Amino acid sequence: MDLNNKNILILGLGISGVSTVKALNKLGARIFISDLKDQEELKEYISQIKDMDIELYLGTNDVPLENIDLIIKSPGIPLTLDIIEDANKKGIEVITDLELAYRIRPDSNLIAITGTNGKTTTTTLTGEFFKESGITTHVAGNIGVGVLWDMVNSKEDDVFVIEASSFQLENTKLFNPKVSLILNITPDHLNWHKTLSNYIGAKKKIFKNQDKNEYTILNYDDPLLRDLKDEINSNLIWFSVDNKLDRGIYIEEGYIVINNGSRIERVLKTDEVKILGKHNLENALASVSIGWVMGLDIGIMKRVLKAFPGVEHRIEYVDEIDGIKFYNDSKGTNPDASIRALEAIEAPIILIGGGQDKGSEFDSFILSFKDKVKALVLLGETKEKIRDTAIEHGFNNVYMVDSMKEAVEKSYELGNSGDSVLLSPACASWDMYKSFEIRGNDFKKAVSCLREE
Ligand code: UMA
Repeated sequence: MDLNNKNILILGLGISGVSTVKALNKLGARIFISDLKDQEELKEYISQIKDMDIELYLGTNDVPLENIDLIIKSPGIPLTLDIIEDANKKGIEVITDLELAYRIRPDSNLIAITGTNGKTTTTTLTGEFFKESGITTHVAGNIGVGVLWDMVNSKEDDVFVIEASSFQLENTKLFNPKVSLILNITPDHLNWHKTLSNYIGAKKKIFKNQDKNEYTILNYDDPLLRDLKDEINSNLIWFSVDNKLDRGIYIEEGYIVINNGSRIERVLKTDEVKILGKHNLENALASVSIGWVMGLDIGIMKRVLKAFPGVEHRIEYVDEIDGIKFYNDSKGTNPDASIRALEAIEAPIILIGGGQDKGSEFDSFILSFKDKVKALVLLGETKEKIRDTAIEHGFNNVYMVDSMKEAVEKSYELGNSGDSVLLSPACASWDMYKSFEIRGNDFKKAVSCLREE
């Protein structure tokens, strides 16, 4: 794709914006940038592109579109923005960096991983499989690394393991990875996508353009994904924690096995996998499925699975104070993710929840408490909504707080030796923090203050 001298508007100067600007600068495009934030708020990002010839529109998304050939939209920016509706009317294409990365290098070894939960762990683990195999590997996308800068600097044989969010997939058109994988789909980001069907539609774009030259990997245990069978035009591979399959990756007699339809090969025992919980077994099977279709060595995958410690902010063990264990699951940004964390952690649990309102309902979240959760400490925009749902379902041991520090102190006060304190908010962080990482770090800081006291 020739972008030389094309006028390209980049909407949003965050992580993906900066990576896109750097790539487009290298490719000789004329760059226009617009962001609602001002110079001071964006200084960290502007400093990374300061020597480039760029037209900046800050504090506004209102930019004249007369000469613009293409718009690259940062993933989080809503489709309802005036300028996007305007561009649609004028026939100016609006895409995300993921789509542009594909168009620039359509033959690259792209592996794209999506799903409501488990994306980051599966992407990281899969990346480790390739790195350990001696292959130059780029782990990018929603995991926190803009894909475009890596793409323009890559070599033909490099592998890209991309965490693809529904926001990034929504504005793709030709995107066609060598391997696509969906881990699971449960309601999330409904404030952005408006309906569950739109959200599912965005996720399905990961395999939409694939054919028999490519692979689609799906989780057999997710009924919604099982129903997609007839929509897949590529080589479909299933993985399953709960079911034995005629062909695919599953668990048999305590081993993760690969069944190619005629021969069953054992990878390793499930209890040798270092990351804990059923959801992580699902992530491990997903990664093995990718490794298998890409022809990786089983011995290497086994070695990585035995050593891989998991990712920060995802059911991360923090500390033990007076016999109370503290876990940081700040990446639990929707009810389903937090339900999975509750399944993995030892009871009794004091749960810290609440955050930005994404339009989620919390009934299934509260119902999953069963006898495991003994107290619920709530903060953030959704605290009243979650409290009301808890009380409706007969769970009354709820405490309202205003800060993470207060949440940690309250949890410690309520705890006894043998209890677990789990931060798993079931909500996004954006009401109180810039990211779930900063929220998780704030939790860890509050725990470390508690230890010092
Ligand atoms: N902005 C506007 N106008 C608007 C809204 C936003 O100009 O109407 C500007 C903001 O002021 C800001 C920029 O757009 O400066 C932010 O763009 P962005 O929200 O797309 O954020 P990036 O920093 O580019 O990060 C994005 C992903 N963020 C979102 O999708 C919200 C990152 O995923 C991703 O790691 C990064 O691209 C690189 O690919 C984060 C995330 O929270 C981890 N993702 C969501 C999730 O996992 O639930 C989807």
